[in-house]
Amino acid sequence: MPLLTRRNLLKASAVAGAYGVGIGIAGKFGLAEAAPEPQVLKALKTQATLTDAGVTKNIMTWGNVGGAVGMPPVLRMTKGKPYAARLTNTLDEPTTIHWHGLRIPNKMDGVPFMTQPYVYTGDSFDYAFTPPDAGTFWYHPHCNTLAQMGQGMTGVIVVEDAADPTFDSEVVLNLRDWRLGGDGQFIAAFRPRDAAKAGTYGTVRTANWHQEPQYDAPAGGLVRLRIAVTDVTRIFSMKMEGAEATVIAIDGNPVPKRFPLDLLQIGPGQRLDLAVRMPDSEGAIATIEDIRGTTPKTIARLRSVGASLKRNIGDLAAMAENPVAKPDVSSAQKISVVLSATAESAPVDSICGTLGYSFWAINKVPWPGDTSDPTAPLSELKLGKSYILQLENVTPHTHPIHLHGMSFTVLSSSTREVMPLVTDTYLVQPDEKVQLAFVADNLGDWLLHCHIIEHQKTGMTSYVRVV
Ligand SMILES: [Cu+2]
Repeated sequence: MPLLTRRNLLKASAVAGAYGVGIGIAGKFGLAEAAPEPQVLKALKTQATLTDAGVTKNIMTWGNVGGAVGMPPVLRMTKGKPYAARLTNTLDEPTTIHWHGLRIPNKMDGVPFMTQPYVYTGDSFDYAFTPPDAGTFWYHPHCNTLAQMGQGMTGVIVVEDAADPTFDSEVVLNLRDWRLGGDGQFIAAFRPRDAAKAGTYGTVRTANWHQEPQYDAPAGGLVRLRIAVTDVTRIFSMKMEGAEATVIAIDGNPVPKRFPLDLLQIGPGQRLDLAVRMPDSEGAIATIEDIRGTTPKTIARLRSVGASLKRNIGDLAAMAENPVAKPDVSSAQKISVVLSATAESAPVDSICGTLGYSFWAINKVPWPGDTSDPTAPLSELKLGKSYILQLENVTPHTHPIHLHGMSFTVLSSSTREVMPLVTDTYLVQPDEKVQLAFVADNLGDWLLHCHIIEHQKTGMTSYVRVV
């Protein structure tokens, strides 16, 4: 691909119509098996009732053609089976889709100007890939993200594996806030003084676009609770009241050893899979709560129904590991990644909508940089080699750092005991140094960024190049 430069970006924006037309580049992947009919994801504006104040206008989402329009559909895929989606854009601005956590070819990654052109109003783009891993993932635009995600465009992906253990029920929770005023309409997406700190919080919390929803589940049964934090800012501290909850997977990957849920921090971009053993008595309620902050907040409730199935959490079979290559730690090259604030505060250019500020940096470079053109990759990696990202957070804030295209293994932390989790997003605490190892086994340019979108959009973004 051409070098990503600010000058080129501007030029590309001006002329992108020349190559931003029509259907994209599907068909190059998944040749082994016939590509399935694409699932149509129509990017559109709609309205929805999120609060008692009435209908909220200017919500953005994806609708299935002919289907009801509301929360982005939960996309169901199967590990190792080709999947296809046709994005058609009826918004009045460009968009794309990024498939967070899916290790798929670079051209399908959905980052404008880095992996694909803008998908302009009226245009379509065909995404086609084969998800290699089972688990809970999610999708969102990578364009004007604070507005598009903030106004609704965050959806959950479930990749199933035929060998998954059997549950009595499954509940998927898409957790996100909305920045709404008292009249139920959108207010300013962010406040600069908050963007320079933890980020600007929403005013209305929802799970599946409802406040404190309740779902029925078989009494005494085992529920697979798939939670995706798709909010642009909020970090949760998860707790279950009224039922036994066991952590079975984090960020799509089974945990090396299951453990009871107790105040687990999950940040923007992350996912948590729980096995919940429902109470035996009909009508009993289990509540998933957020304990972070001053008063516990109810996220959602599960209600026991029917006669108890009397299941035991120990009955649950293990889940298969995902086929993520194991890094060779002894030969791995180390890459230093320092997360810091930046002194710069002048407006900078940014892909898909600048916020007009620069507050954050990776290795002292605020994206896309007031440094010399062209913007260089953080590091150039050799295909098949092992690397260790040595992440150091010198800010007083927590940052969920996400790598596109490849999953890493958490090796060690300077501040706490860590499990060797395989993941795509690590929540780096203030003053923490952490080592994340991975095999550079996916060709192309891959973003590395904070998933607090205000941080991402005001500098905390970089990329690695695998050649
Ligand atoms: Cu951040």
